[in-house]
Amino acid sequence: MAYELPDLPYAKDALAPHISEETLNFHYGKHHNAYVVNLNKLLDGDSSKPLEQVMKETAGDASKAGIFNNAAQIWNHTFYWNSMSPNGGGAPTGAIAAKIEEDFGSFEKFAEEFKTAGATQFGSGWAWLVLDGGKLKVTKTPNAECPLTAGATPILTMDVWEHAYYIDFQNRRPDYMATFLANLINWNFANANLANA
Ligand code: MN3
Repeated sequence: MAYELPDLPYAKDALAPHISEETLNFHYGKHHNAYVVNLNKLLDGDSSKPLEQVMKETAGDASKAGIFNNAAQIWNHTFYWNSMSPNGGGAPTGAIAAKIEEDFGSFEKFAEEFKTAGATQFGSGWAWLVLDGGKLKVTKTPNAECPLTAGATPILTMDVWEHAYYIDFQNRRPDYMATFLANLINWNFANANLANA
């Protein structure tokens, strides 16, 4: 059994007008799919290990960079699709709201830190909200890297590779990040991840 491209949690046009169907056609249909195809080639179709295990076993090993990059990009993108919702955006609710208040001081401070992480990730990468040592933190990773392999628990992520926003926002990464926070961020997913941490 080979690894499979997971279904999107919504229709490809469900995030429009914020993120277009055309972006999803490329980002999910081409980029995310290519990571699945590449990983299956590199592992000869052996999907016996969960992706998380493959990532942890190959992280930091230069001789396994191809396997790590493709496995992590499959995992990161699946997590990213779930980090957005057609009915998302705005201030958090539930347990994550109280925890953000406690660990960042306010939602506004969290949002500022999250946008700064995305803006200062030079080149391709990811901005994350993670639980690390019992505290919520904002972090960023380059390329395919994922906080999971450093022992932190991902709560939400935002893809800041250009392919995530170029069709809809061209070079305006800050506008994409503002839209992600105002209209798309999925606090239900964050609450579920916090509850399972
Ligand atoms: Mn991407």
